[in-house]
Amino acid sequence: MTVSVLILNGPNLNLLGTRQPEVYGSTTLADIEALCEARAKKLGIDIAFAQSNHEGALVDMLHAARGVHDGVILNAGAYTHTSVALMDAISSVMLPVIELHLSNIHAREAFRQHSYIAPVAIGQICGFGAAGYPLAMEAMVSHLTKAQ
Ligand code: CA2
Repeated sequence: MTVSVLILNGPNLNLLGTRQPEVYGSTTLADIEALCEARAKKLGIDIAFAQSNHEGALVDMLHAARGVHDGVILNAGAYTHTSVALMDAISSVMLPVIELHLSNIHAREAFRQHSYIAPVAIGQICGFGAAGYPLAMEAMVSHLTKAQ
């Protein structure tokens, strides 16, 4: 069966490419989606790409991923640093989740250096800008292939 990965993006990431290019780059979320589609083709996997500014909607999308996708790549945006609800959702769906950030959260403000996602993720990729997305896809495929 073809591997299927959900790539989920949190609050404000719909505005990528419009402001703060020095932190987040000038690539838009649509550009990143195209990058992911191209890498998915190369890897021979299916992806679904989604974004929401709402914590509950992100929880709902994680729940809905169960039995549909084999893994999740999650850039939870600012909810990374605040959301016990997302942490619990990840624990409850029992799907491998890779935490992803465009910026290196460990080199930024103290409040960004704590992640509620990290303890329930299989790994974290951060600091590589948009290139982190295809990197995370490679990592997920490698994890899923090893697991079988
Ligand atoms: O580096 C990342 O990917 C972040 O998840 C991005 C979040 C931030 O809260 C996290 O600490 C790290 C913020 C995304 C905000 O995106 C913007 C897009 C355009 C203009 C301003 C912000």
